[in-house]
Amino acid sequence: MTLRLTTAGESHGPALVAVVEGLPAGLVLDRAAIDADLLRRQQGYGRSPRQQIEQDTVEVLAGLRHGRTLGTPLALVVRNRDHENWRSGMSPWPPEGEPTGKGTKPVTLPRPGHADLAGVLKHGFADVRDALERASARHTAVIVAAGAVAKALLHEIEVEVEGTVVDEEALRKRIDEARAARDTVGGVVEVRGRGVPPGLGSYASRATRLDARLAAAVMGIQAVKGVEIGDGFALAAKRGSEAHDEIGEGFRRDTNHAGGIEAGVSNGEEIVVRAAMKPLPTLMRPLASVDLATGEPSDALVERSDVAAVEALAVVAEAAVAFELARAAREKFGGDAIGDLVAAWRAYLERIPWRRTR
Ligand code: EPS
Repeated sequence: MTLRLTTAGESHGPALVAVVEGLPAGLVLDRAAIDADLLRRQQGYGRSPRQQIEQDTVEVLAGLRHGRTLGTPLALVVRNRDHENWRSGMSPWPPEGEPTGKGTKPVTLPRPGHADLAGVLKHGFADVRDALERASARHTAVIVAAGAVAKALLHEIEVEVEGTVVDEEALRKRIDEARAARDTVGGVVEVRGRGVPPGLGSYASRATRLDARLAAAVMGIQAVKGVEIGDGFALAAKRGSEAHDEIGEGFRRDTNHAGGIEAGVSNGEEIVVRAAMKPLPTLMRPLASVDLATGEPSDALVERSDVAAVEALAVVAEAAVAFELARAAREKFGGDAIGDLVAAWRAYLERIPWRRTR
């Protein structure tokens, strides 16, 4: 049994949707905890005025009764309040009457760094909006909702996941400077998974390696261009004698260069994943582009955007890592009811000589 996450939704469409399959029955979900994570994602420094329009909250359409999972697909919805302003422009059906409001004029000026150009070429669109709406990082709201559900499962086996910005103070200064220059910036975030027992994931194949799965989940977040586990790229410059974490008495390690994963399997140390986010591609002082309608050189599209979304990425990456850890835990400990999963986890901890240290 595994966990599966499917999402749908456009940035200015009616709503974002996530379906989580494979949850055991009887897991207690706390609506306030999910909404609190949605709020955290919206609060980062440098976000666009869009965040004053949205007040993300989760709605559950299926899979939950009286706050407990039913062991059936869990359907989560986060509505886009801004859709009100895009009713014609993003209407799922052909709009009735004269289209009014935002999104009614075709966008033909692809932004370097966004999905715009590849999206229209790939799908044969005439309007860049047909590509950019789904590519938008607005999508990350439902990743966070699904991640909050995963964190509820992980809590049952005493695993906590936390995402933070690396060097937040310096980032805020860079954001202020970029805003003044009408530019954008990226940054680095770090996610730590604490209490993860050894043995999640497997060295047997790419599909089961925990590091490969975490990397794919985090790289799959909009604007992420690099992911590393533990000391990652810095390991390439080290000698073997200084790169590996010696095994001490009681099978403890004093160092964690491996970031809690060796050969694709958790080793009982803290899981450490870092992600690099590129500067956002919607620029108030646009880069050069070519008009898709005329083939003439032109400036790229300018529209409301964030200066940075790095603090939001810390929350989203936390959710993505939590989902992958919950998935790996679900695979290892099984269980149709949450109590079965917890019992299997307890039995496993009795079998192995591992005690949580941090
Ligand atoms: C985004 C552009 C902005 C961001 C959006 C992601 O949206 P808009 O064009 O409506 O101002 O605010 O992020 C969110 C709405 C969100 O909730 O994170 C983009 O192009 O990726």
